[in-house]
Amino acid sequence: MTNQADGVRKVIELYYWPAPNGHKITMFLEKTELDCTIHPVNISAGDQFKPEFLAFSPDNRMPASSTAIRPMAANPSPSSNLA
Ligand SMILES: N[C@@H](CCC(=O)N[C@@H](CS)C(=O)NCC(=O)O)C(=O)O
Repeated sequence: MTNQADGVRKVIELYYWPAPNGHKITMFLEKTELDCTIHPVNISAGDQFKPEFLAFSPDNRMPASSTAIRPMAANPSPSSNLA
């Protein structure tokens, strides 16, 4: 999915597992055609309690995003990806 405006591409880092609340956000993202990268969070295995996940989802719930919307250059260099 790609969404470009004024040379800026937005990428959502989505932490997701195929449960009802997860499906809601993937259906939304499909309709909006926003770029997203999906990271699986296996809530049956306890991934939601890992410190790196709790850092941006302190109530241990998915779906969640580590960077709600991250602006990127249309043709990013490696260093601009880190901004
Ligand atoms: N308000 C959130 C709730 C999300 C939620 O409850 N997610 C559940 C799975 S459907 C979850 O992550 N549970 C993990 C846990 O309780 O440890 C939403 O509607 O998306």
